[in-house]
Amino acid sequence: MTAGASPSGSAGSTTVAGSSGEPDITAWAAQIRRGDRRSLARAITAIESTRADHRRTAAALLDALLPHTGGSVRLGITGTPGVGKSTIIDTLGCNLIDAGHRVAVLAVDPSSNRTGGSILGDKTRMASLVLRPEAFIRPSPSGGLTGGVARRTRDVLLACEAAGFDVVIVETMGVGQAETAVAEICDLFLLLVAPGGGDDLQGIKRGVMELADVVAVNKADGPLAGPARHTAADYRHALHMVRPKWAGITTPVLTCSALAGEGLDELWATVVDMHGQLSAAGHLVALRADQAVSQLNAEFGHLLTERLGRSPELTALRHRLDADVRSGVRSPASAAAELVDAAWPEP
Ligand SMILES: Nc1nc2c(ncn2[C@@H]2O[C@H](COP(=O)(O)OP(=O)(O)O)[C@@H](O)[C@H]2O)c(=O)[nH]1
Ligand SMILES: [Mg+2]
Repeated sequence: MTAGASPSGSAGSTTVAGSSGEPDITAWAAQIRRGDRRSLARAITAIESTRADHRRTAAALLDALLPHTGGSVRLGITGTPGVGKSTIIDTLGCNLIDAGHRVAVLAVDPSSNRTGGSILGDKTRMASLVLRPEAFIRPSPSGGLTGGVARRTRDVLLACEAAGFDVVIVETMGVGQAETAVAEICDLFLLLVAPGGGDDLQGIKRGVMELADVVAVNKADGPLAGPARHTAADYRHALHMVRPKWAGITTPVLTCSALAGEGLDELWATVVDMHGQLSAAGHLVALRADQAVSQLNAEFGHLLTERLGRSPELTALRHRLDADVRSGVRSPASAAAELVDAAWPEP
């Protein structure tokens, strides 16, 4: 299968297909597994592309890479803007690289229609990590991926794993659906909170707390060190009141300072310990399997809709049904049934 020219010879090619039409998937996958960044970047371009041929290429590539995925700690970090997510990833990421890890950072922005701004902001906040050759920082795909952000990010994560990254950190940029998006991708979910806020726990929704695997109160430095300890105690107390995410596993609550670099070793040790517990209990395998099936469902729905859209008759019918549903003369259920019957008549 690995016929002909190696992609390493095609200097300067940054396109998905390379210089000569159909990409050589086997060679491309091998390049990625060797850790070639340009090949990984090309893969991500294909994964994030909206073009059908790019997506088919990306799908074939992912199939080739799949046996070499699964080897990372997939850590999601959420928390309100300004809480210190990027700062913590910068310091923690550098520490991990110093300890011999290879770290990829992906950004997820479910509210995403914005472009460059957030990316630039974040690059400057990870000023140390961007300089490390062992790190790979990938900003959130910009626009045009409505409903598909988590789906694509999961594929990007798999490509990173195949490229040898053993820690993948997913930073959420949006608020609201961010937690759900991260839950569809990551093994573990670190909730970062700021000191203070008192009884209402900073308005963090109960549901978010229930999803967290580890809670860390950041900015525990200077005058905020005391309030941070109080906030941590409040969270420990509050977590006793909510249903535990995993039976028999208590959600740890720590304090840290991303700025001073304090508490980050403990934080990482806690993450690794939690990952080990989930793995030992069989939760990790089940979680990843569920995530894969959930992506299958999303891809299936997406492809079906796209396929229907290629038929002029079905598209016309769809528009008619849309109008009927909108004006209230037709129920959504009966309109959907008519569309499906038109596409696949009952035998
Ligand atoms: N005092 C203090 N400030 C911090 C700490 N971590 C982050 N910050 C500051 O909080 C602001 C927002 O940080 P950033 O990492 O961009 O937050 P993000 O929006 O959650 O990614 C920046 O001005 C940081 O310097 C910390 O541990 N202590
Ligand atoms: Mg940030």
